[in-house]
Amino acid sequence: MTITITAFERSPDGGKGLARDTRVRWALEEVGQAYQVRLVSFQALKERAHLELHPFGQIPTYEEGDLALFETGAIVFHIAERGEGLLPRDANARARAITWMFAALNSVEPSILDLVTVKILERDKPWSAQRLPLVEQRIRDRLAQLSKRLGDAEWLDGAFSAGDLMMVSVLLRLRASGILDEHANLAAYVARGEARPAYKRAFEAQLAINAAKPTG
Ligand SMILES: N[C@@H](CCC(=O)N[C@@H](CS)C(=O)NCC(=O)O)C(=O)O
Repeated sequence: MTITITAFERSPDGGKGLARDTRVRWALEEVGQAYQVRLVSFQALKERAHLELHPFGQIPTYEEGDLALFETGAIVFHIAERGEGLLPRDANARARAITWMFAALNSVEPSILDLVTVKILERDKPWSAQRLPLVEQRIRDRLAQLSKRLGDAEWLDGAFSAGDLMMVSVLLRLRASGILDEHANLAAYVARGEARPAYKRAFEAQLAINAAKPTG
């Protein structure tokens, strides 16, 4: 059955791979599943046809026959469950990999998104300069915990899993801030994720869409 995902017609990051279709593409590439992409403009995101697929008017979405999904956590989990290689067969190891997916989305990503909010969306607010160090400290505290848990391991829990895919995707957004490099093991962990052939294919595919387009 054909799988169709949605992505920005023109990603605000100009192809750095930070838009969330990249993590869905990566999961599909890891399991060797072909897919199509429907590009959506910012205006179309908020129109009825797209809102029927995604109640919050965002990308990515995932369609497969009469199944339509939104939220990258749910989409990557679905891909991982149907395919091979992203979730261990052993029931306990599988549950732990799923735990890391939730941890990436619920315990690590929120403060990283706050950083983007305070630096970009709220930068002209009078309290923005005061808020920034608080947000950065929250990220540093969480990264210190994550770094300690990862230690010298290659991946978070044994073999590479959907939990690593999600954690690397979330941490990638931090690279420009320099905060990621404060923990050599986390920086190397993210680099290992990016070095995976499946990630490279996903990255190149989104870049091919965005690189050719002038911004503004
Ligand atoms: N929690 C959602 C977040 C989706 C999201 O924020 N998508 C962004 C692109 S990465 C978007 O569509 N932004 C446009 C908007 O919100 O209007 C997920 O993980 O899928």
